[in-house]
Parts: sequence; C-alpha cells; structure tokens
Amino acid sequence: MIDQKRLLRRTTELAQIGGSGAAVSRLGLSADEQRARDLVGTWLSAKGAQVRRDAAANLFARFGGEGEAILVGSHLDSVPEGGRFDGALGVLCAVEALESLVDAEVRLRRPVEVVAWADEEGARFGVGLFGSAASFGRLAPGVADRRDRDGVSIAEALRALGERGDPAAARRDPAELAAYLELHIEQGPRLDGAGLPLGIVSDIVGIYHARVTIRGRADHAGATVMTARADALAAASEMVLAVERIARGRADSVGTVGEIAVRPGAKNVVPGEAVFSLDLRAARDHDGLVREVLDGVTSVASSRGVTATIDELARVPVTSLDPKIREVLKRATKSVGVEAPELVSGAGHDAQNPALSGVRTGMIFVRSTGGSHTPREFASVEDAALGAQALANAIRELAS
Ligand code: HGY
Ligand code: MN
Ligand code: MN
Repeated sequence: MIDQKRLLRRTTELAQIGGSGAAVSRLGLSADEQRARDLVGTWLSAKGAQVRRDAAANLFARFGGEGEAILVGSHLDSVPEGGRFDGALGVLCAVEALESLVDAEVRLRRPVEVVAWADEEGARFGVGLFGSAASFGRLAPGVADRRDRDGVSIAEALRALGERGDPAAARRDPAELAAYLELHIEQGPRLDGAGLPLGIVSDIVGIYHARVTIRGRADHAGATVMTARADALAAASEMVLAVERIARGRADSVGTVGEIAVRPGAKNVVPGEAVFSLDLRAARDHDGLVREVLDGVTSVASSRGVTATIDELARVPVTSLDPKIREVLKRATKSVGVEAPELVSGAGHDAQNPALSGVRTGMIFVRSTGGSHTPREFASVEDAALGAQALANAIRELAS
C-alpha cells in the first residue's frame, strides 16, 4: 500500500535540502544534490536494496539478483529557485512504489533498480540530462571540461564528490535493462484543465541547447557616434526577439533565451561582448526550428558588423516512447481508477536517453499546478500517491 503520510513527510524532508519552504535550489553535482542522494540511499538500503553511485554521480538501488532489470526513477537536482516536485517527486514515488512492493512481499521475477539521475537540469554547467546521458553513453565529447560560473569544471565537481572525474566511465549496457519508467509532474496546465490526476507521455519534444557569443567592439558610450558602433548587446537583443518571432511562427515550437551576460558591463561602455543561452524545442520538425533560428542569428550578426559563435551544448531529437510500455501504463493507471490521456511532453526528461538507446521507456505524468521551474509548482499528495500506486502496478506487471 502507498503510504501517503510517509510520501508527504519525505517530500517535505527532501525539499529542505538546498531549499527553504517551497523554493529549492539544489544544483547538479553540488554537495546539496549529494545530500539528497544520501537521504534517498538510506531509505532504499533500509529496505534491502544494494545502493551504489556511478562515475557520473547517479544513484542506483537494486532490488533482486541478476538479469535484465526494470529501471525506475527521475532526478534530484533542481533549477535555481525551482520547485520541490520537479524530478524529486519521481524519485519519491519510485521509492514509495518499491517500498509497497517489498512490504507486500511481491515476488519480482526481474530485478528492479531505483535511479536518481544527477544533474538533469544542467543549470550549473549548461549540459542538460547529464547523468542519464553519461549512463547511456550519450554525452558530447569534452563535456567533463565544461565549467560553471566560478570556473569549476564537471570533472572537478565530480572529484569533489569523490569520483575520478570522468563521467564517461558511468556508461552501462542498455541491454542490461528490460524497461525504464519515470513518473514526473506534468509542469503544464493540461491535466489540471481536464480535471485528471494522471497522464501518460506519448512523445517528448526535441531539445537544442547552445551558448551564443556575440563579439562587437567595446567603445566609449559618449564619444562614439551611433553609426560607428558594433554594439554586441544591441545585436544580441535583436537576436533574442528573432528567437521569439521564429518560435511563435512555427507550430508546436518554443524558443527561450534564459541567460545573458554582457562584457565589460559598465553603463558608459558600448558592450563589446554578449553571451546568451539558446533553448529551442519542437514536437515536430525540430531541425527546421534550429536551422531557422541559427540562420536568423547569423544574418543579424552580419547586418550589424559583429561576429556570432555558436557553442552547441546538447541536441536531443523528438523522442517517441514505447507503445507497449504505454499500454502497460494505460492498464496501470486504469487500475487506480484513472482514464489517463496521452500527452506530448514540452519538458525534456532523462527518459529520452534510455528511449534513444533502445530501452523500452514510458512516463507517467502527475497533475501539477502553478507552472514549474518556480516555487509556485505544486502537486497534491493524493495525486502523487495515485501515481506511485500506478507505478507500482506497472513495475509488478513488467517484473513478475
Ligand atoms: O528543461 C527541461 O525541460 C527539464 O526541466 N530539464
Ligand atoms: Mn526541470
Ligand atoms: Mn524534471
């Protein structure tokens, strides 16, 4: 039986790590994320799991012996000033599901592993889905040298956690896995609008992340006439508006510039350099969206006499989830009394990496309100418990 009180208590307990009240800032590969893994690890080892951490700081807790495992989990890191449910609820419900199966002494024919992925958000180093990409051998080359704002590299952050510093060593064989399941809050308004507590993910959007560096010419803000400028920030601003215009003009597409930095950054200096982030997503023709935006950046750069350098951080294609697993999840959600609709996920998820590596993958969405990547995000413990029960039923079907 799913223990709602325990689920609520643990949600609150986990939110205290790197958080205060509703807001959570538990960045990937940080000491706080490690403390969260330690807490989850104690719950799982107390239930008899063999708990381990891999070279990319992912936590795995295995129930049962040898053989192809069912992997179930989500991530424990957050964005800065994020909410307490994004990622964490998927781990908490996976723990709940396993605890309920162990308590009910359900005989599992397959081993089951709970996973807490490291650094899914990529908020510190810019590389999203980091832990699951490392586990499935899908990291771009040179990722370990990527540095955060303080100049700390991923390799150094891993060594500070006690790892050797090479995330590629985390790679495991996808053939070891019979399926991957992930429960996650929807982070959008559709389930709430339909008055439904659970959904099933059909596809996950394609995601492109990059860092764009615009180089113009720093100059005196007073002595430099307007026609003699190569203003990097003005050029970047025109590009940001182009991202918005292009994404608005394409079906099922979104484009976001969430970060921008200016150098030298003084009120009386024409900006010589601007660096901004690109987050481009689409459920269809994702490559077309990326191409149109990058062409837009290049044409603004040449019309303004500045240079634009694109540093690609991650590119994940539109990912369809496994039809058979979706059927299993349909039965599992129905068994808790929910006719769960199928939804496309506008958010990216670790599930994309197992799915793109040939592992049969499925996701359950739990209704959430208040948006996401903000302390306003909310999911009720009643909906979460329904999701955890559905997850337990799906694991039971797949593993017995
Ligand atoms: O950005 C995303 O879609 C996810 O929350 N990392
Ligand atoms: Mn997120
Ligand atoms: Mn997430």
